[in-house]
Amino acid sequence: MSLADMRRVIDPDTYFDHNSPPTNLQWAHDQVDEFVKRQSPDQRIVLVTSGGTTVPLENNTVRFVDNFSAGTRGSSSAEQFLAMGYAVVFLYREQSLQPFNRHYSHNSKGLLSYLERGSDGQIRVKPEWEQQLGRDLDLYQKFTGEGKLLMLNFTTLSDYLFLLREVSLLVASLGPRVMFYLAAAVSDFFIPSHSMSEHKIQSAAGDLTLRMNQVPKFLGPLVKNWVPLCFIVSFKLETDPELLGPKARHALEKYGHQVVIANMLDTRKQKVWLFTKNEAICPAAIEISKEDLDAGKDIEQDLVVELARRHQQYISDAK
Ligand code: 9Z3
Repeated sequence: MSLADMRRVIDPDTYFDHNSPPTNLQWAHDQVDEFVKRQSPDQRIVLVTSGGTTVPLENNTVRFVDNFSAGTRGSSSAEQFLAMGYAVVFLYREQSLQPFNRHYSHNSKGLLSYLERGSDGQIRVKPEWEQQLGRDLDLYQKFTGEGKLLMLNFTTLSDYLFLLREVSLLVASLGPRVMFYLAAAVSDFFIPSHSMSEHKIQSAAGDLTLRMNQVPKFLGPLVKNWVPLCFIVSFKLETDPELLGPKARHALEKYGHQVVIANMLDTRKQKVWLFTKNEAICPAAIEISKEDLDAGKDIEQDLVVELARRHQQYISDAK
């Protein structure tokens, strides 16, 4: 690849000219457009991104690089935002956890274990699941029916970036009352379309060596150009505790947005830190006990309450 080619690839502004949009882009555009028009003028809106992006190794993709994210953070947070009165655009990895459905879709039990055939021959939910399932079904139908929950799905890194930009440009004019809650685990490396094998990589050539490019840093254009007035929360994930604080601080300084939530891979369900301009040295920690975690409490309940409070302050300050 020539230097000019490399520059083109890693420049966020031209990324979109060199990669193909997802097939659901126009559909997503129309859905978000309608969704936004349906909301009242003071409705708080949040874009929650959730789950991991894939990175294809071939243009006709047989193989891809994936990551660990299950979408727990995003789907649980979306439920909490809805409970707090937000309208939620949920941009999630296909097949990852979804709000309200998440309790049933990805556990070891499987759909059939929730059902039984009654004496009348009809299939029904087992009595021990009726209450919980009924509650989740009611909430899901209420929020989708009222036009407060819109779900858009992505699979690849490229799908994600196109959809993120599309949603951003559609909500930008709503300003401070829109929050971006970027919990998706987005790949740092990818193979540009024009460097990828067109067809399935063949094993006859022996071992496979991969060379991946760095993904352009999209938080920069998002904060500066796409949605400069919105309230932006990004996440920083590390596995080395020494790196977490410095990297979170660095992101905050570099992009100048409102909140960086730092989490460690193995404790992410129990503890997170909120870095802001005024709390860059001493970030606020949100933590739940092991007992609460085991009893089914989600840390997102406390996290989202805190973020909604800060978002409200941001909206008031902007007036
Ligand atoms: C996160 O850090 C999320 O909290 C998790 C949630 C992905 C850890 P799960 O889906 O996990 O509940 O299983 N998301 C952001 C990860 C990320 O890609 N951050 C980038 C980075 O760390 C910056 S935007 O460099």
